[in-house]
Amino acid sequence: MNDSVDLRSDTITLPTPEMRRAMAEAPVGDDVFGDDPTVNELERATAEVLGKPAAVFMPSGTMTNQVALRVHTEPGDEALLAEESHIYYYECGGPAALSGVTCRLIPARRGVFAAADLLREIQPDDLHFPRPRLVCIENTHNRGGGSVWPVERIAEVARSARQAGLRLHMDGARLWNASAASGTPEAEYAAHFDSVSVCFSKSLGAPVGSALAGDEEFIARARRLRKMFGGGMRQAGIVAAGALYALRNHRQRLADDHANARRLAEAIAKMPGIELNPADVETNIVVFRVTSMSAGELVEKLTAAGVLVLPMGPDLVRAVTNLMVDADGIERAIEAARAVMS
Ligand code: TLP
Repeated sequence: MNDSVDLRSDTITLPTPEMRRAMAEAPVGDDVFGDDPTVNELERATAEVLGKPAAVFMPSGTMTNQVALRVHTEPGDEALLAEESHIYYYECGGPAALSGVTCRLIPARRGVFAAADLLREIQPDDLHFPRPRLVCIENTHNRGGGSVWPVERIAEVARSARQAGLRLHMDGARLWNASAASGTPEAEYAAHFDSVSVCFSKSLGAPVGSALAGDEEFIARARRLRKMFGGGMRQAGIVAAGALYALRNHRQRLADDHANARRLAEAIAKMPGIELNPADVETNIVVFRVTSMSAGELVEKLTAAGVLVLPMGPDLVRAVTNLMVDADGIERAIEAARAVMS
């Protein structure tokens, strides 16, 4: 796949030479004993960026989300979240399996809903119903096509959630992209939530790792659950160093990925057999509908032409711009798409 333009995900990135150097040189210790200086530094730096008292490093975004759910809920509780949210859609039924929690899906436009949409789904206090406990917001929203939640909208939803006695968690796997696109600092988004999950292994380009942030008591409980779920790592500073490097050096370049996504969207939107509104492309994810063949067929043809993308449904395709693809790569992807679609 060396010469391919790989747009399957921003998780496919390889560490840069500078990042590898930072990883090779990182001071390490046993993190389960709290002895790894690089993990400690990453947790401190992440908490600071998010404006939270504490953070804990974990192997994946699935683990940070599922640990958060487990801390916030009791078995039989209900979590409310936008339809097609990663926590519900792509985490192997984790809420049911790991926390005994049911999910109530809120109708949403590209992953974003309003306070009124949430209020409609909150069941009254009645012993027949599961207890509504937690609202989860995904920012940016993956299946929503990388859509950004406006911070004012988050504030409205959070106000209604709090009035109803609910807690709030943000799946911010790509919160960095939301901030780069909107200019709203990560901490301003995070201020509305009890817990925030962020990933270093997506748009920031680190090989491994996510973090969960919240107050000291929440993070102490999350740390215990991380151990229970098998995520207590030892000399984890080697991977944490990649994450720390990415946090410090790669947020600034996300505007390039966003410009590449917009360029790709504008070009393919004009092609026959593709439905896409380029104005919907706010960050690094381009989701489009194919009308002249199945999504699977298009993916196969593009793969043969050296462009890798993923099917997202029978007629939906996703392309994600990332650290490994520059503006020339995007032009090659556009040429390949033009040849396949004409
Ligand atoms: N997303 C992956 C796949 O799982 C679909 C991708 O290629 O986009 N939250 C969000 C919003 C995510 O997009 C992802 C990964 C996760 C959580 C989970 O992260 P990991 O893969 O680290 O468990």
